[in-house]
Amino acid sequence: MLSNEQKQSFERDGYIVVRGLFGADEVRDLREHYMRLREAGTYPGDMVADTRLQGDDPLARYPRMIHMHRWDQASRRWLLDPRLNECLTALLGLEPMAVQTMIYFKPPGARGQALHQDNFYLQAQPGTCVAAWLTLDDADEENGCMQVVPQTGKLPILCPEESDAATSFTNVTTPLHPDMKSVPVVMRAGDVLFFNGSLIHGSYPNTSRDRFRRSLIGHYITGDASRVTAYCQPVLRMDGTEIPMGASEGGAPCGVWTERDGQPQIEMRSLATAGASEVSP
Ligand SMILES: O=C(O)CCC(=O)C(=O)O
Repeated sequence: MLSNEQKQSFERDGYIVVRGLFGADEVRDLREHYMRLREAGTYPGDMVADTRLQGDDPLARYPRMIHMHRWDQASRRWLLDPRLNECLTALLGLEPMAVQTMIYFKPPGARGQALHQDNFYLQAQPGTCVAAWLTLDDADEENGCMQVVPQTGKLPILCPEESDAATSFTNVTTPLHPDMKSVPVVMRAGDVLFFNGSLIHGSYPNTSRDRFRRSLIGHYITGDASRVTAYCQPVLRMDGTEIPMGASEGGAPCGVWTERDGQPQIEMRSLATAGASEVSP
């Protein structure tokens, strides 16, 4: 299903977009399904925002849901979908293990999520985590599409800093070296962005007047991982059976930007020395 060029591009850039992996009818059904679930009530792990913003927040009505596959069959089926498995296995060389689902509704006016690296949270070790990010709406800069920093997929996990509460609903961000910048990933509904757990990525606010930017996300860990955060357990094989997994302990050293001979370098420090504080998933 994936060409050699796509595999090389994932290896080099840390991400690729697979166009039209899910059909228009499937995407419509998923959109309607999650809107119905959202309207129907609240669920464990719903996340509105950090507490720094005062006043109205569109996310109060449309908080992000997490781990829906633990109680919703449609989410579990999607997480284990053979098309995702085939792409992930081709990209990683080994069948992945499934650990997390999330849906972002991102209604008009909603803040985005500051730049970050997923394996800071999932702590898959050894190896890393990988995301399959399916857009359920056409996504562009106006409605807050994904932003990625190409070729950051091989960086170590960097120490997070406080984010800008006006533009991000999460409270930490991964600092970029001044030479780096994020690029928008413009996608059509049904496209899937695959990216690894070191890639720096996030999104800016939805500035459109009336367009949602919904996305359904599966998180996986690479087949050689033997530990992952306890929050993401149980871990599933792609046939749905559970696989025992150690719990990673967290608090691992993280990197800070320095320079040597005018070249960017990363120095590893303990989280406490780096001054990183409160962290939300
Ligand atoms: O959908 C977004 O706006 C951000 C999602 C994201 O950064 C993630 O899934 O890690």
